[in-house]
Amino acid sequence: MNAAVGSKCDAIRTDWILDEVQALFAEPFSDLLYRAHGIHRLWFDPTEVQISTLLSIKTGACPEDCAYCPQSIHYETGLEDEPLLSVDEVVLHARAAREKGATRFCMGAAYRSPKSKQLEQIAEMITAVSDLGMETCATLGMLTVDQAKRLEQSGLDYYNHNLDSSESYYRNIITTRCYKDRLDTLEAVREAGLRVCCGGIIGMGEAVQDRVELLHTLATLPEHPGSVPINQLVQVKGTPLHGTKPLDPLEFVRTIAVARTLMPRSHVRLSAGRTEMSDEMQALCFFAGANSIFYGDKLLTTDNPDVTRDQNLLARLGMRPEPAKTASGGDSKK
Ligand code: SAM
Ligand code: DTB
Ligand code: SF4
Repeated sequence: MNAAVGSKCDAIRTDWILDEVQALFAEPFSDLLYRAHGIHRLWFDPTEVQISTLLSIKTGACPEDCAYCPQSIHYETGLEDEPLLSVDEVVLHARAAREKGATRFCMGAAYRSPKSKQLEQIAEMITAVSDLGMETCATLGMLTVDQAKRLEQSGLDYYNHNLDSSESYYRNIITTRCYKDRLDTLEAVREAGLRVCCGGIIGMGEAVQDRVELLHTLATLPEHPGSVPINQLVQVKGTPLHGTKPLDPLEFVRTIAVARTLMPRSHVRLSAGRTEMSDEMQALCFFAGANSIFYGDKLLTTDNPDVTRDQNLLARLGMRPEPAKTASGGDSKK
């Protein structure tokens, strides 16, 4: 593949072939980063970073067996379960996140899929957070089209549902639902007119070819996800993936650069795992095309860098929060 960045007139491609993605992963590091950074500059201001804050609105006791997850009922991780929070509790957290500079608030629940009563309570939360002037995102497990439509009506902007891994590696990670279930939920979310937030986890012991296949699947969905979270595995004691050989940090940066190259207009989020990353590694990820982070001292149940460390890092890099999108701006809903 040649190193040209192209222009904004070039079509956004959803017809990538596996060989092209493989070739990107095999490029010399500098060639790959040079092109990814050029593409990034074509579509985004490289000094801006989109800021989301996460809140676990229902914690633990999840029936699924995702091998990375501290919230699965199948593993002893010492996590304390918590029932669904009240609307008032969620609004308090959202207000605090807004005051610290977050523009998007992402509500996560440890469900396989939500039941109707739970969905109604969550719809109320979404309306209340949206009324604060924040973008809203939810991640609640599998959804039907009707459930996705209900969330859209309540004011939801984004739905997060990750593919997590390549289709072939998936069976090593989760047995309680299949890859097709994930793709079906993404289709339901698109059909309801919600924006898609979809990515995966790197560092679960997968091969380079699995990362190739994961990014290929993401970049050949009918539309690129508006947000693409690239998580580095957070190793939690008690989960089957605890003790996995840590990934070479440069391989993680490479994955960000390939995601940016394949999906030029998407926000690529440097997601879980930043606590274990050096400032220098994060700076390289931003250079490679990452332009979104989770901000706040906690992800869902595990630690995230504290706000002061992030503020310092962004200041040292001359970066600032991306302004909140208006209804007519950015990657708006269809
Ligand atoms: N239960 C819902 C689901 O699985 O779709 C929503 C919440 S779940 C925690 C959301 C995502 O968080 C997962 O799909 C996975 O990508 C990510 N995640 C969970 N535990 C993680 C870990 N230990 N390290 C990195 N990412 C993790
Ligand atoms: C995503 O891709 N990463 C976030 C969010 N979407 C929901 C979750 C990361 C969770 C890390 C482990 C934890 O804190 O429980
Ligand atoms: Fe449950 Fe989601 Fe964790 Fe899987 S990732 S165990 S579905 S909370």
